[in-house]
Amino acid sequence: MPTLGRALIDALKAHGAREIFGIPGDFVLPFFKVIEESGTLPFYTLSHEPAVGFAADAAARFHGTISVAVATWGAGAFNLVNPVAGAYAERSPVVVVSGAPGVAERAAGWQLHHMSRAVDTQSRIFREITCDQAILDDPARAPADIARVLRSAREYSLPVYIELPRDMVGVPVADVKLLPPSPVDPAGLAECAGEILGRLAAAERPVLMVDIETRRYGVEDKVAALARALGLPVVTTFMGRGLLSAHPDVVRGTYLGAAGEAGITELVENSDGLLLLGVILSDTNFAVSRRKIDMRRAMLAINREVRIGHHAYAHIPLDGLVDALLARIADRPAPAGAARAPRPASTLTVDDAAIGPSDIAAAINDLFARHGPMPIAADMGDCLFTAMEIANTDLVAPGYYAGMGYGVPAGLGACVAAGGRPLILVGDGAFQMTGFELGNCRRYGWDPIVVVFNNASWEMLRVFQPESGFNDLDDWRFSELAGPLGGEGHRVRSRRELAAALERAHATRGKFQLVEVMLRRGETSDTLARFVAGFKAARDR
Ligand code: TPW
Ligand code: MG
Repeated sequence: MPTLGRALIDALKAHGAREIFGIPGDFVLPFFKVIEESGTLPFYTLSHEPAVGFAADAAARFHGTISVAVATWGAGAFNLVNPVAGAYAERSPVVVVSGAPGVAERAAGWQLHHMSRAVDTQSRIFREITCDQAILDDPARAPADIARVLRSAREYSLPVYIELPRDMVGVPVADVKLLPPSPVDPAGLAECAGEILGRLAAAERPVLMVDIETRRYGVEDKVAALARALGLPVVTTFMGRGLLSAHPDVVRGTYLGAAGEAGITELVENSDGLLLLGVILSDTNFAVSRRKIDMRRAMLAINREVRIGHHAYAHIPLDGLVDALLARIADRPAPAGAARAPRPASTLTVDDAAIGPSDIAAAINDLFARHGPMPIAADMGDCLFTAMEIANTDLVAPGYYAGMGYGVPAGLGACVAAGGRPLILVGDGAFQMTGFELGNCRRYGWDPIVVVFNNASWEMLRVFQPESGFNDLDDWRFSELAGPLGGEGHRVRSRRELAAALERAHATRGKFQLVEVMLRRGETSDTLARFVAGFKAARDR
């Protein structure tokens, strides 16, 4: 019989986890010892638990599987609340494993260190932001609890919570048996697929919109095949930017309503048969145009449910739905003329002029054209809107939850999980929050390229409220911090310097490369300017 600690690690691996991120503390030291000594999964320690959560979230997004964030009880795990809340919002299956006081300690009657209000305060908080939970305080029940919780994480693509009392780690338990997939009613699935195909066939202007669940359920290639077979134009949402990047022939662009390209906006808003696969109906995805899309004509698959018009089909997982749609059209010839060459990306004018945010997108497009695309981790701020001007490539970003501080730690998760050297896009305000995590690169041999948009400003907030002085930040000269943190920094002010610094960063391997781009306060990317105008207009309507 394995110990509970061993059984948990083996089960994590068996359910798809490929790595563990964490920060130890006394309540979780015994489990960390098992993680290290078992050697079952690579594990990485970072500096502050929010980064642990963001890195695990990004790794889960890039792999399309679960990832693991381990922390100590209370002071450690409470630091994971915000990243896990964001992972819940954006449907990323992060498995939180928190150490905890031993079962015997809980009964001793002391106030325990790291305890906020009561022994169950932490688990009650995580109940709110995870889709399933287990407290492994009973060796007889623990294997079944672990199997149930990990299946939930996979099937819902949502975070889960596992609390491991420290005196249970070495207790022998039965093996964790993988549960079969939750049952799906084949008749319901068939009726649903039939109705969707019928509505698409009847529509004059059908459109397929994809969002993050298509990545979470690993169906991007199949969705591309579906679009080709049906001759459907495909757009991504704002949150779904980067999806289907391997299929430039089917992706027309990203829907940003009033803030986006007119052609894409018209395509979506004039559609009489809009199929939304895995789409979050959020304000960031739709508010800029909420009035214009007729959701009664849309078909929405999200959260294992399909809504069409005024009715809904329950228990329809997205992967099953896509398979059912493909099976029904297998013998149809593909209509001609559906595929399109992707729109050419912007290119940089290399001169001594000052840099604007959109120039950064152009310079990165040039870099990608010369050397091939890189996976991107972006933070919240103008850097994310600028990313919309970069050619479609794998991207993780908090496009819906919109929490700052995600970019750098997510980029570290990408170093582990993206399968290529990542590019991190981050504003100076967000870099102030989590930029120091770059100091962990040297230990693990990570060498991301980090582009800091330094406008000495919370610029995105200034766009909403230009009269406020509190949006002015100091100039922290981030490039000078890079050396002591184990990287190399370059500070650039002109477009010529920007192009050269990116090229040099790309050519230098083995150390993280920080390109600090100096921008003027009050200047934003073209996309952000349009987005905020549209957002304000929607709010005031
Ligand atoms: C955790 C609110 C949204 S955008 C922004 C703030 C403070 C300013 C971002 O400044 P930065 O980028 O990074 O310099 P830029 O391009 O705008 O200059 N706290 C959290 N998340 C959010 N979203 C906020 C506050 C916010
Ligand atoms: Mg800024």
